[in-house]
Amino acid sequence: MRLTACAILLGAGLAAAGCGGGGDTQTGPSTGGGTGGGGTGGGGAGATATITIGSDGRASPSTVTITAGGRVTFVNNHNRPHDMASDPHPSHEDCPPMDQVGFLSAGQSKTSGNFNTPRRCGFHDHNEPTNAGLIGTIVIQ
Ligand SMILES: [Cu+2]
Repeated sequence: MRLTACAILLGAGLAAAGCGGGGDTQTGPSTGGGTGGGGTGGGGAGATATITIGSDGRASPSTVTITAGGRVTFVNNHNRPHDMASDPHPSHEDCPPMDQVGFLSAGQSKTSGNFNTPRRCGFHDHNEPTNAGLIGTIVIQ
């Protein structure tokens, strides 16, 4: 019989805030934004990412996401040189900004040109084009 109080309030069209349910109090993740991963958070043109070739000779992360106009810095912490180039091997014509990285001696770092076109740019080590540890993707959004 106690439940009837709520039922009466609902029936009368009142707010019924105390009767469970709660209507539209959940605002939801409205601030999402959605792309995830980048970490640069809407930095716009000029935002950069870094890919490091570690002492194990592997590029990490193998995929980075930047905004159009951004650049990618390659750091070679391996004890050997690497020649990082745009796909496809061996013509390297897909993404000219990637080809501005090119040869990295041990310990050297270089930054690409500006990736101005939203697309995906694959890269590889031109001297080891089938080495999966040195193959990756730059996603330009
Ligand atoms: Cu190549």
